[in-house]
Amino acid sequence: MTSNTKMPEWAPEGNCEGFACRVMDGVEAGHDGISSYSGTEQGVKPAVRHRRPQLSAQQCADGVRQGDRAVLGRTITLVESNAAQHIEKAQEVLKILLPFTGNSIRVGITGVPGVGKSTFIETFGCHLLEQGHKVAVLAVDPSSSISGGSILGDKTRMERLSRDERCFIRPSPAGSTLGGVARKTRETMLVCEAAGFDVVLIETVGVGQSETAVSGMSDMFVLLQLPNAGDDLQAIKKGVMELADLVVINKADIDPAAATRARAQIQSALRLFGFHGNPERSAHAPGVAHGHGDVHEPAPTRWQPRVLQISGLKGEGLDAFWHAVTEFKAMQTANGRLAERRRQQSLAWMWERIDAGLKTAFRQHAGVRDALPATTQAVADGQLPPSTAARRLLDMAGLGPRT
Ligand SMILES: Nc1nc2c(ncn2[C@@H]2O[C@H](COP(=O)(O)OP(=O)(O)OP(=O)(O)O)[C@@H](O)[C@H]2O)c(=O)[nH]1
Ligand SMILES: [Mg+2]
Repeated sequence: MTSNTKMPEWAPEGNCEGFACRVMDGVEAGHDGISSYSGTEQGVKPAVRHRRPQLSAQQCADGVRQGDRAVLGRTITLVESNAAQHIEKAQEVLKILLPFTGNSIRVGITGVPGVGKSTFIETFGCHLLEQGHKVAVLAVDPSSSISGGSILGDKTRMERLSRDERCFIRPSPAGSTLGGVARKTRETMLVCEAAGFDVVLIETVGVGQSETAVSGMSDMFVLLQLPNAGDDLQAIKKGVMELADLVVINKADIDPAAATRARAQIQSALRLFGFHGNPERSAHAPGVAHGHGDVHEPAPTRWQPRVLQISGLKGEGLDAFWHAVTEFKAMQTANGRLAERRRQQSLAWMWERIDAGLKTAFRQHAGVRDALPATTQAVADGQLPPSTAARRLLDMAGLGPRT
């Protein structure tokens, strides 16, 4: 059995079974543990350890608000830490910063690997900086902690952007579960907003659940597509397309005619989803502005998903993209949907954290930990019904259903 006490602060959340890395105790005495060691004996000075002074929660918050990049980096590291004492302090910082958050437009960007997300973010980000915006770029990639892939890729693809002082780029935080990675990205986003970044771009790989997670933390969700919209690979993105507020046909420079065709095809597919897919956009969805069915809400006040054609590499179509973002924000602010979406996201986030906390508490319960190997074995061998096993373990942890 493993102990959590010697875990490094970046250890995965929750179940740490099988996580082999441990922090060793430091040597308190002099060189090689010899307590009487005096570095001056042989003319060698003992090594001096320079430890950066710890910042209080208030100091972190003040530094972030003043735009101090070093403090911003340290605060985000604090927010990303899984160590118990850091989590508490990070929550304190977030509480102080909360009134200063929410003043950005949060744009989620997804698309299959290689579609050109990072290249687009590089050119679009630079375009925004030229217009006087402050841009934060975050990534949600649960696989990056294993492969390190996106970190390397993004550093080279966003070279100009990463060198600019007005931009802040944070690669995907390490974390074993998507929930853990998403939690850190959400809280990093709030810290960036409090630091005055007015555009937050969140990139996620176009595979699996991470798209739903990013859609659940952004105001506007953008799907990047390749110009060959009929491909099988693209067809599996149907579910994601229903989440999209904007679909962008990238690499239009390669074959402009194919890009135009794809645009028309996707536009008609989106029109369909607009009324039968995403309930938020459905004509039968509960009205936000009126508090009841919004069937009679005039069409122009409701955002309809659009399709654009761009070339991230050549920087073509960036103005049209930004125009769509600002129009989206204005429209959704006026009709109350932006505020409603954020409200729903905050509540979903709270419940997601409760679920994660319950799971962690359950797995850390001593009785459960002892009983788990035999119980899982019995279920795997077909000797115990899964639901009986679950009830037994939940009862053991004091979480069983009350009757
Ligand atoms: N011709 C052309 N090539 C592009 C365009 N955008 C990106 N590329 C190229 O496509 C390749 C992949 O681009 P990335 O920006 O790394 O794609 P990505 O979606 O971030 O990829 P992952 O991070 O692996 O998911 C690179 O070689 C880019 O130079 C474009 O608009 N036109
Ligand atoms: Mg990328």
